[in-house]
Amino acid sequence: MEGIAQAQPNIALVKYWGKQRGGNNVPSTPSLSITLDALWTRTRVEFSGAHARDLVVINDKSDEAQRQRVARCLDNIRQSTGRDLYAMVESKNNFPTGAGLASSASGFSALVTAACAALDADLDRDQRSRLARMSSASAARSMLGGFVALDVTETDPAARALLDQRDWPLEVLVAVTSTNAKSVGSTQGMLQSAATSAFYAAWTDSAGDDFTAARRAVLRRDFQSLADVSEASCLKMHGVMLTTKPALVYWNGATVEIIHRVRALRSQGTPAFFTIDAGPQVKVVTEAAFVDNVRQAIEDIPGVVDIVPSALGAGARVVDEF
Ligand code: 2P0
Repeated sequence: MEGIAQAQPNIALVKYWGKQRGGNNVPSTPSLSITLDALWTRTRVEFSGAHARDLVVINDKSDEAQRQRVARCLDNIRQSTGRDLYAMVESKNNFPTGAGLASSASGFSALVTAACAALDADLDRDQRSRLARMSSASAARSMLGGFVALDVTETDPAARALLDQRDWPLEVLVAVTSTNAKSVGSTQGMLQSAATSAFYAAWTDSAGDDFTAARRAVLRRDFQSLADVSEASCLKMHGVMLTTKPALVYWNGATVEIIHRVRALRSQGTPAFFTIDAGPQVKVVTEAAFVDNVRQAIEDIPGVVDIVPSALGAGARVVDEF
C-alpha cells in the first residue's frame, strides 16, 4: 500500500496571514497564488500493519515535532477513509526547508496526495485540498497548478483553479538571501499578529477587496494591476508582522535592496513585481522576455546567495519515482 506524489510550492500574491476562530485551520482572509514549477517536494507513503506508529523522515532526518504534525495530517486522512493503519513517510525537497520558501505548502499537498494514492482513497480534488488545508492552509493551494484561489466564504474551503499556467506563462525569480530556518514559524507568527497587532483588523477588513482586484487582474491577464495589488497585499501583511508584539521582522538588508531595485525596474518599463513571505527571500514575478533583465538587476546585491528561476507549474500529482 504505497503512494508516491510530487507537489510544488506556491507563492501567494494576495496573502494569507491569520486564522478564523473555531479550529479547522480556515484562513481569516482569502488568498490567491501561483504554483511554481522548479521547486518540488516528493513524498512516499507506505501504510502497513507492521508499523506501531507513524514514522517520518524528511530530507533524511527524523524530527519529533515534524513527525507529530505529519501524524495529525494522517489522522485526518484515516478518519476520512475509515482506515486505521500507520505509515512510513519519506519526503525530500530540492530547496531549503522552513526558510520562507513554502515547504509546508508543497509538503502537505504531496503528503495528502501520496497517502490518498496509497490507500486508493475515493476522495476528489476538493476533498484532498481541504485535507491539506487542515494541516497547512497554503498547502490547499498547491493541490492545483497555475493561478489558484483559496476563498474563505465557505465554512470548509478548498482551493480552486483560476487560470492555467499555459494561459499566462509568467516567470518567477526566487532570490534567496538566507538559507537559515526562520526564527518564528508562520502558524505561531499569525496567531501572535491576530492577538497583538493594531493593524490586524484593517488587514482582514481590506483583504477581500485585494482578492477581488487580483482575481480580476488574473482573468484579464493584466500585469500592471496584478503587480499593484500583489505588492500592496505583501507590504500590508508585512505591516501587520512589523506591528506584532514582539515584532516579526522577516526581512534582511538584501530583501530591502531587492524591493528598491524591482520598483526602479518597473518605473523604467520592465514588467516585474516583488512578493515576500514569512522569510527574507524575495520572489520577483515577471514575463519570460524580461527574466535576464531582472536577474541582472538583482544578482550583484550583497547578500543575494542564489537566484532560482521558475516557470509556473502544475498541481500535486501521483508520480512513479521517489
Ligand atoms: C501565504 N504564508 O499566503 C502566506 C504568506 C506565509 C506568508 O501561508 O499555519 O504554512 O500551516 O496554515 O500555510 C504560510 O503559512 O500556515 C503562509 P499554516 P502556512 O502563502
